[in-house]
Amino acid sequence: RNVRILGAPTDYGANRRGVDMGPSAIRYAGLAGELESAGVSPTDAGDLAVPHHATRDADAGATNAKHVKEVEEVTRSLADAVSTALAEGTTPLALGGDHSIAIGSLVGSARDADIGVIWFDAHGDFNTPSTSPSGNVHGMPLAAALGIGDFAGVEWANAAGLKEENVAIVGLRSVDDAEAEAIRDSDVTVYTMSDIDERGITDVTNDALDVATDGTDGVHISLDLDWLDPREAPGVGTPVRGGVTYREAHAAMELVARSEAMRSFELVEVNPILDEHNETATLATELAASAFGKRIL
Ligand code: DIR
Ligand code: MN
Ligand code: MN
Ligand code: MN
Repeated sequence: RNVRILGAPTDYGANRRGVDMGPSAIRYAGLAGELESAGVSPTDAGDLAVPHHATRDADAGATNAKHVKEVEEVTRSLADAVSTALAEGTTPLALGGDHSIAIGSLVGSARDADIGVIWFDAHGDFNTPSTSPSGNVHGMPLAAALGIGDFAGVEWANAAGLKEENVAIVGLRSVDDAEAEAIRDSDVTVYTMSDIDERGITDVTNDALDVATDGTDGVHISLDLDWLDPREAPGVGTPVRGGVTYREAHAAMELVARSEAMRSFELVEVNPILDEHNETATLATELAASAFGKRIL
């Protein structure tokens, strides 16, 4: 398959700077070569234009969705780039940037199709401006795309062809109180770290794939690097102990590849300034290769 790399160098949804350097760090770590070793042909479309901090109002806290204007701008351009990539027969691979970019990936991927999503993340990303303790939009993208709470009817943020029934969150271990309530009230399926402990990553991932493929045209894979244990992925803004191992992460990505259901993909939350020797970006490239079908033999 042909893969189109779309850099989204933004940190407007995050609580700290540096994640805007994620696309550079992931490219520098050898993404294109890893994808070629998986047998796919990557084309790099470069980076989307992201409004520069120096040109923006420093007053980000006016609402409880910080920098929401900038997030909207990035969302609109990424959504267009993702849907164009799909229309031209390529698989979009978005590079964050913080996880707010997922709103754009989902809106774009679900513009002309019914999709499912697997959300590999320590967090639920199911907050809304009313429930969020932080006001950071990277804790809200799933709620935004699904039109939960304050996001109901917000045209730029809602993903047309995505239903709660086709959403699976895998690896959850950090969730805010009101966010947990919103998840329970929804029809999304959640696999916590305890589920992975009890049932193993293979069973859990296959179940998540069943949820995401049921009645859909394809699956968006959203991979927040804080899904992994911070020992494997230290270069992330909000590390949480007790994440999946290197091997579990590869096993899950290999099952994604085997399903042949992936329609669009994203790697988010790589923050090279919190990292050592760019190891989190390197890991991201290796996991992408597994998701696109790299085999040992
Ligand atoms: C927290 C952290 N639940 C928030 N979320 C993160 O700010 O809403 N999401 N780190 O990736
Ligand atoms: Mn996330
Ligand atoms: Mn996370
Ligand atoms: Mn995040």
